[in-house]
Amino acid sequence: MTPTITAFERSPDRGRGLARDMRVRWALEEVGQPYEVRLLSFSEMNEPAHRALHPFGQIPTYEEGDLVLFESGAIVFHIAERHAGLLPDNANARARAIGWLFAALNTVEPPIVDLGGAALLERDKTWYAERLPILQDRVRERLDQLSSRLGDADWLDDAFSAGDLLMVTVLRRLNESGILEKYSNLSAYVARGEARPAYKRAFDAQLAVFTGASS
Ligand code: GTB
Repeated sequence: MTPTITAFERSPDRGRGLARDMRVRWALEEVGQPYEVRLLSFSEMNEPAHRALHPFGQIPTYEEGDLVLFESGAIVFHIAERHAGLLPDNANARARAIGWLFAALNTVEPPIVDLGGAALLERDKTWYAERLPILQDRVRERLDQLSSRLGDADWLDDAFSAGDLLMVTVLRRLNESGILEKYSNLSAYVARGEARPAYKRAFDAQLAVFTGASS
């Protein structure tokens, strides 16, 4: 059964792959599962039909037969569990990869989202200049730790996994902050993710929504 996901009709990032449908598209491309996309306007996201699928009125959602999922991490995890290619077969390696999946969403993404949110919504506040370095330091602390764990490895735990997929999408949110460039191994790690053919197909598909190009 072909799953259907939801995505922004007009993504504020103009198709730079920062909205969270990107990680779901990428996971589906990695496992070779075709999918359909239902594009939503901001007003449609708050209508009852979408709220029935997503309690918080956000994207992405995932529909597959009777199954409806929200939360990009849960969706990527579901895809990884149902298909080969995103989680190792070995039980311990699989548990560690799932650990990285949670680390990306629970430990690394929050300070990055806080920093991005402040730059977007708090720039005109009197306390912004004072708060900014605090938020940047919180991000750097996590990047220092992640960078030293990654070292010169290609991926976080041996083979590429759903944990790497989510970590790369999380780190990409720093693209315009200038922070990631100071970490050469993390920059190379993100570039390795972006170089994967499945990533490129997913990126092109979400960009085509913005440019109107047919994919
Ligand atoms: N925890 C949820 C998940 O992982 O699925 C968070 C989902 C979420 O934040 N969705 C956002 C949304 O629907 C889109 S991705 N927002 C509308 C709303 O909450 O009303 C966040 C996002 C949006 C835009 C950019 N951008 O343009 O750069 C980046 C990230």
